[in-house]
Amino acid sequence: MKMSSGQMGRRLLGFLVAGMTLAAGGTALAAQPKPWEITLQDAATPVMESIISFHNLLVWIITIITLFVLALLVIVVVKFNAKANPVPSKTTHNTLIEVAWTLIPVLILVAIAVPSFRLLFLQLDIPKADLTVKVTGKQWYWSYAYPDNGKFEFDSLLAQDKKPRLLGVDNEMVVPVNKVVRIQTTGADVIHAFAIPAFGIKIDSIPGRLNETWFKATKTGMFYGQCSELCGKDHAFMPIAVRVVSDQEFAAWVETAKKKFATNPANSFASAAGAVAQ
Ligand SMILES: [Cu+2]
Repeated sequence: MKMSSGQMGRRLLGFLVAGMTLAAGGTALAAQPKPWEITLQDAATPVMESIISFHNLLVWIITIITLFVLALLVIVVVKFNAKANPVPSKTTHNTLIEVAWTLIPVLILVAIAVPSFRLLFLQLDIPKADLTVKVTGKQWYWSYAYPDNGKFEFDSLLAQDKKPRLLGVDNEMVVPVNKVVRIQTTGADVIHAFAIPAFGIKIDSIPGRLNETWFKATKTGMFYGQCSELCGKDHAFMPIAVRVVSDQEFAAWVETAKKKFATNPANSFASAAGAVAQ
C-alpha cells in the first residue's frame, strides 16, 4: 500500500504518542528498576522530588553549555581552517572576552550552588522523626529494628522465589505513609550502604559508627533498593524491600512483628548462620 507523506506523518505521530503513553504508564508504577530505564526512578518522597528537579535543571544547563561549545568548535573548524583563512589574525588578548569567560562560568556555578545547597540541607537536616528504624548491614542481608515500637529486630534475606527477581525478600521493612522515618544505620562486619532510589537516600552502613538519614514516603506500595557498597561475594544479593502502608496497617504489622520477631539472640544467630550457608 502506498501512503502519502501526510498519512505517513500521522502514522509516525501515532506511534510516537503510543510510545510516550506506554512510557508514562510504565513510570507511574515504578518503584524498582525497569529494563531499558534511562531516567531516575519516580519520586516517592519530597527529597527525591527535589533531587529529580535539581537533576533536570543540571541536564538543561549542561546541554546548553555543550551545544554552545560545539557551536564554537564548528565555527572554528569551518571559518578558521588553513584553507578558509590562510592569513591568521595576530590577536593575543581581548579583555572583554577574557572577563566574560571568567565571570560567566562563575555565575553559572553560583546559580547551581543555590539549589544544590538547599537540597543538601533538606537531606542532612533531619526533621523531627515519627519513628526510627535501625538498619544493620550484614554479610549478606539486612536487619531491621524498631526501637520506638517495641523490642523486636528481624533479618531480611533475599527470597529466591519472590518477585521481583533479586529484589524480593522474606521479611520486608514496613513503614507508615506520610511519616518522617529516621534511619539509623551501621555495619556489623564490613561497610555496606543502604540505598533506596525512589526515596532519594543512600548512606553508608559503617561498623562502629551510626549514620543517620531520613525519608517521608508520600505513596503507599513496595519500594526496592540494594546494598550500594561492595561488601563481599553476595553484595548483589542483599536487596532492600520497603513496604509503605497506612497508619492502621502499620500498627497491625507492629503487633504481629512483636510476636514473630521478639528479640532472641539465638534466632538472629540461627538466621545469620543460614545466610552464610545459603
Ligand atoms: Cu552489603
